[in-house]
Amino acid sequence: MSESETVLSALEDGVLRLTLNRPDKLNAFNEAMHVALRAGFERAHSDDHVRAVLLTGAGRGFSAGQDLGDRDPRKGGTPDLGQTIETFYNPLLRLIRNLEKPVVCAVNGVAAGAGANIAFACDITLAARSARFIQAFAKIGLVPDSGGTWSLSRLIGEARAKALALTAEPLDAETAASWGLIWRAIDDAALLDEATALAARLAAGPTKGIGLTKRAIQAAANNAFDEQLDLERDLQREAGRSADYAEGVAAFLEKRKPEFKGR
Ligand code: LHQ
Repeated sequence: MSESETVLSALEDGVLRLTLNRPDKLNAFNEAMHVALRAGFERAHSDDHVRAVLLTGAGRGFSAGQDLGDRDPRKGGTPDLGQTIETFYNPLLRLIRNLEKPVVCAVNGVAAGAGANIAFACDITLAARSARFIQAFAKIGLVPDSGGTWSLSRLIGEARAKALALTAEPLDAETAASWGLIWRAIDDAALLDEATALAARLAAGPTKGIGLTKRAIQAAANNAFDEQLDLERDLQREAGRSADYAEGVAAFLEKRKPEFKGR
């Protein structure tokens, strides 16, 4: 499989669909898949035709995290996993979080290790009812990465975060949704259609304002209330100058459907 085939990429209706495509390995990350996925998110940053991203996986898994065959300590020397994180995972996670466009994730099956934590870093995560989330790190003596310690403790609190991370027990999609780790659990057969429709709806929306909203909500984690009020003022000023705001108000007053351009 060539590097580019490890992630399938398709742009339709403003939605860039990125499909992890190593189904025989439950879409575990090797270097080629990292490079291809990063290229997809870099395109999302730079291409104005992309107004939303949909991330999913081919086959029966979403992603089993790092391809352990690629980081096998038996293959000579002590591996520097920090280097792997620095080179591949952290830039990917920063690309997802810093992208001022919505990222929808459709978890089509098991999401383990970094695979789970990448799903939790996306903006709206849906999962097939049969999907499971596993902090598999504990089974091999590692620490949750890909922002997992950050997102788990913020999304579900320290007690649940620690129990998941220390035991590596699988969490089903319904429970993940009821805990607030993901947005919704969806019937397996409907997942891709629902996720695609959601991403298309967002892509047709006022994506400039959506991007600023993403920035504001993420900043809230580190801001005091007063700082957040100031940030909201600044971002509202920027949003108020957008063509989409003018269009939104005009459409409302003229009782018609708005046509947002993401500007
Ligand atoms: C795999 C993998 C896999 C290779 C399934 N690698 N082949 C960052 C930086 C550097 C290093 C380390 O890690 C990290 C971050 C991380 O992500 S650490 C966590 C790595 N992931 C795991 O430990 C999960 C390992 N996989 C599993 O525990 C199971 O495969 C799960 C629970 C995900 C699914 O179980 P099953 O549904 O029973 O499927 P399976 O185990 O039979 O897997 C199917 C195939 O996929 C199988 O290959 P085969 O040739 O035998 O059919 C697996 O070997 C392969 N596979 N995960 N991570």
